[in-house]
Amino acid sequence: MEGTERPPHTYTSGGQHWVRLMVTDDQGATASAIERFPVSCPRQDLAPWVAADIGSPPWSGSAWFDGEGLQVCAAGTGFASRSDEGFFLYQEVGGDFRITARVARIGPGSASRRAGVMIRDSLDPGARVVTALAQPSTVSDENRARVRYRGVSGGSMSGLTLTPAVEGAEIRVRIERRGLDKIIASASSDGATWSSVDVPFDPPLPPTVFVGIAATHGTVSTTGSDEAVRATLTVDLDTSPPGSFRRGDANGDGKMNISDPVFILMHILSDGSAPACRKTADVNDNGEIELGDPIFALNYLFASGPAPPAPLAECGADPTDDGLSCEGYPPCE
Ligand SMILES: [Ca+2]
Ligand SMILES: [Ca+2]
Ligand SMILES: [Ca+2]
Repeated sequence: MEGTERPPHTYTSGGQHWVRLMVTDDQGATASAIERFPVSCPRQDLAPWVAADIGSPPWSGSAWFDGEGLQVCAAGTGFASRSDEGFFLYQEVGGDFRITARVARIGPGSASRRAGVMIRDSLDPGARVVTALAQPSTVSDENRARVRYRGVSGGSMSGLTLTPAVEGAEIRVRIERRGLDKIIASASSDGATWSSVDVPFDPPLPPTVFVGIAATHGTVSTTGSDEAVRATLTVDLDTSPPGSFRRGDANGDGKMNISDPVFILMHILSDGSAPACRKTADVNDNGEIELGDPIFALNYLFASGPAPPAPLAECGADPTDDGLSCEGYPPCE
């Protein structure tokens, strides 16, 4: 090799690449060196989304949009032990939310590659966390959804079972919060039928959490080249999920006052019009509209009685399932 010649070597993908350089002089003597080169993927400013590495992956993750959707590129050993390592594209969200990702592709990478949605109470590697991730199936070339959570900071991850199991070429994964102490993880292979599981945090996560897209390469080899794991997704973050309302505002004018128990009494006693969102009138959240509701409201408004159960001050979904419909509540839409 001539002394000034520096031939370029081009890698078409991000990842970790090992390069061996061997030099032979004109006397036949040789010397060689091996170096590791971490190569990053493209990145874009995706504000209000923020890109972060969790832990210390061997190369930095990134995200960008192209014609197919959101592209993420990641390293990291994963989100399955006491300490996380991978890429996180997040927003901080207070109150209720629903984040859904459709994972169209994850590849290449180790069998432990993952992509999907994640919420966590901090960016620390051992934070309390929920993941709903797509991973390669062990029995087919499709993907399978898995839900895990770490209930205690620095503790181990626990798996939660989705019944029935969700497998498919494309996987939809979702995490939602309804009220401060209700978190639900779900997955679907077609967007129509969902398998869901409650995530049993005790104590609940704080009101504001980090919500976003997570991806990890899985095990990274220490000698061979490793291409970054690449995932193609579409993502939808809804911070006022369908069915959001404020309890007690039965006439739907955006505030709770004397006119609301009157409205409920008219509905119960004299066939007055029903609230568009019937859950607003279930002031005591016992699953039905009855005399106890206007009494509860009057007691709260005028006699220092207990506050109605959430959602009260902030728009949110009903944390307790019941048969009451909520066909629309304009102040939260
Ligand atoms: Ca009202
Ligand atoms: Ca009631
Ligand atoms: Ca309820």
